[in-house]
Amino acid sequence: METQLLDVDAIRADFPIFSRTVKGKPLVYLDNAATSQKPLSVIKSLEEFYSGYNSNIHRGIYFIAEKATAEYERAREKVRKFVSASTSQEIVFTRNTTESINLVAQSWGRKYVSRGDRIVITLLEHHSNIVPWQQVAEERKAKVEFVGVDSEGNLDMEDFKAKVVGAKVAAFTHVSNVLGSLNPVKEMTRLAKEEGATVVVDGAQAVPHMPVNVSDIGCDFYAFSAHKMLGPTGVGVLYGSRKVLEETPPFLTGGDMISEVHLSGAKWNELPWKFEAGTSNIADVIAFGAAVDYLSSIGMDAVRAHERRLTAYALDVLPKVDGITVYGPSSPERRGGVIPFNYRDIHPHDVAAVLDEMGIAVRSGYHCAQPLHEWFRIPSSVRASFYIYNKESEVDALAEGVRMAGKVFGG
Ligand code: 7TS
Repeated sequence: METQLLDVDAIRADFPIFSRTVKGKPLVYLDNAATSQKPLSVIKSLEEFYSGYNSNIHRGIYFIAEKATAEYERAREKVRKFVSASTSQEIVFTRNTTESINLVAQSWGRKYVSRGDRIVITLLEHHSNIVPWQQVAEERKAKVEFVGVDSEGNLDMEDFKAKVVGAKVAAFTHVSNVLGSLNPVKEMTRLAKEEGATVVVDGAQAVPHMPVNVSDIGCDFYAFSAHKMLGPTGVGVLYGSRKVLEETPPFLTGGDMISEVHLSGAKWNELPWKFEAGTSNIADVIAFGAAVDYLSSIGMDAVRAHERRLTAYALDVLPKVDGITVYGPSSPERRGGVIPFNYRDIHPHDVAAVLDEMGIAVRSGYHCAQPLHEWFRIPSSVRASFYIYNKESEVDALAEGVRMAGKVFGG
């Protein structure tokens, strides 16, 4: 497959944070699965809003309020196009992926999940696609079942096929935030829909890193966060097919989500505003639109190709460090740019602390995926995760840093 090369130096020049040093060293930012850095265009968009047309949306009829409303809705249209939803009514802005999944579990789940129903999720889930389902299951007397993984962390499709039979809900991640495992979500959706299940995909680690077409996947709901894809914190997206969103009761109620309120009761607003109660995170949504523009200008095929190449490089370089154990799928085709590892018997926090001394930012711990770590019988791991501005020399620096941890801790 032909791979386009990203001009990483030009990209880095767009990110002010890379001009700083950490502890006297250039910042090597390898914690992109937690959150991404922000380009100047996103930062500027925030400034433009607050200094140029700050006002509330969907109400004022004066110039700057109309501009704010138009920019907010324009951002929604950009997001719609980016993930190929068929109408912007299917794009709901939330605070983050966690809130998007809670919206589904609390609003859709409470109405449609009944006693004895089965909710099928997987061992690869982030806590935010586990706990909301456990809550609904407890309340509705339903059952949560976990699909297993093989020794590399690839989803066990035979187990999925068996468990999804008769399921009410199938909720699964597109890409694991710990192992990087890339799930065949289109096939999983097809299998689940054949069983009449409602399908919820956690795309927090997919939309920032590869082309995603929600219409083609055919799922009912798809959730992701702006802050992991160059956008600001405080903005999430819930895609829902129009039909399923129409059938879902509101999540939060109050202003903006109603069309009429009387002493006797209220009528809900049209989609998607039915799900956006109260004053929205206007500036951040608009700046998220700038982030989507930035990624679109690079092209998501190129983003994916870059990360696949960097992942292949890391999967070559890191295992050469004596005493390291790298987890996750061995094929870069089957994983995103997320690489967890352990080094000898040195605690992951200690490895991360040595790396920090070298200006290298990684995450250590169980990455909000405790069941997965328990499954692999490891208490925690160090995790490096890549994005468009990372380069091979940073993978080399990481390998060197891990060796340094060995010297510091004499392991
Ligand atoms: N789902 C997945 C797959 C994630 O990776 C994350 C965040 C979430 C949901 C929750 O996203 P949020 O925006 O609502 O917080 N993952 C991580 C991580 O791996 N390290 O920090 C946050």
